[in-house]
Amino acid sequence: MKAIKGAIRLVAVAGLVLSLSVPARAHVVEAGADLRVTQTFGAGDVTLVITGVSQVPAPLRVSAQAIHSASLELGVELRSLTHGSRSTGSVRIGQGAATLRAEHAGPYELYVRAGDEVSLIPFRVLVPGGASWAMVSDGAFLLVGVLLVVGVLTGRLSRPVVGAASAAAAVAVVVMLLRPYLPAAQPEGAAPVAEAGRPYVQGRFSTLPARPATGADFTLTLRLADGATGRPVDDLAVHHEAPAHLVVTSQDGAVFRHVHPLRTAPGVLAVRLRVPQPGRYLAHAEIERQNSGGQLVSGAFEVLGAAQPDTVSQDTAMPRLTPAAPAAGSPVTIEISPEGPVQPWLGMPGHLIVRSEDGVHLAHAHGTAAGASALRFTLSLPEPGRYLAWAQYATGGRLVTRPFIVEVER
Ligand SMILES: [Cu+2]
Repeated sequence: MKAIKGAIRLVAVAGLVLSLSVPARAHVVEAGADLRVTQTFGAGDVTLVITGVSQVPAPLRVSAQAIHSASLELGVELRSLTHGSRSTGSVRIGQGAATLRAEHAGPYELYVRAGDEVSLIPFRVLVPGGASWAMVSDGAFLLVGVLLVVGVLTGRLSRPVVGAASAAAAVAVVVMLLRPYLPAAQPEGAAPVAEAGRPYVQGRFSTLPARPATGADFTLTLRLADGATGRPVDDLAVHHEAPAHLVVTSQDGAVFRHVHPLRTAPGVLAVRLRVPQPGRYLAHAEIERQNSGGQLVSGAFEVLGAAQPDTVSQDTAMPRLTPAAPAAGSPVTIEISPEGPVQPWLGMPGHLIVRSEDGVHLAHAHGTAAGASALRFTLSLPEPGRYLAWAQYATGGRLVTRPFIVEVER
């Protein structure tokens, strides 16, 4: 009689635990999620969308999106870095997807070719994995079930059987209760977990040709070396839909380019540019190493030749600043009114880039939509002085850049 009571109690506890245990798969959301990587080819920004897979082998779809309507065909090739397998295809901007094939989880490289420009995008195919502690609790539940069934079938729910089942149920309960505090399952194909915080990057900008001329294409290259080992840095995390955000401005601020350089080799980022005005240019790259914070790498280069009209249009801005006279080190809110509904660009409704006149400071703020017709940015600027600002958003199928000046008084 006692044994039966014990068994009933046990079943009740097991039922309670099962009802409490929500499937905790949120930690591996990366597995099966899409990866969006923006790269600037000569024709403009192209966002490559690599769809996630939930198992391998599986077809891996790659599509291309752009704000601009330029028709561009991209050749793509998926290259496994561990097995050497390759699959190729092609895709047009805004039209369908190339279907490649992922044979296994792990590191890959997506080769993307547009005309004579090539980018090699490293990424990982991840599929959900199981955690060992989940196996322990599953095993414990199985044991409870087996013991109860055996006990009932043999008609002998003896004290040792109930005791063993109780112990197994206790293990399952403990694991379930600790579930939120236990490490998440590592998805299959993930990189080994590295120590948090990697060394600072040493960045070096160069141009080809060494002395670019106005109105002619040149390549701006950024070489990234690990501050400790000097080896190429090839572990950039994709943040705001790109491995690197590069802002190139003429010293006077009249010329502004926000581009997403192509990874041409490990630790090497390059982008093709053309500028209309001679003089000194500043380059600021925002990067983020995996498991580390963001970093800003800056450099400068010289452009020769005669001034020409700019091919990249800028619109006038009428920003509203609150407070109207911002103070150094305290927040200022900047409101811009786009001419129409904004579409997300780089995962955000709007971007604001602010550079101190001397180029020492560069800030990047993200806008929030304030009602249907305003974008709002909040940031604080470190010291008094004159700042050059550019608000950027996408609307009506084009990227709009609105430059303005922010005077910080005290
Ligand atoms: Cu960017």
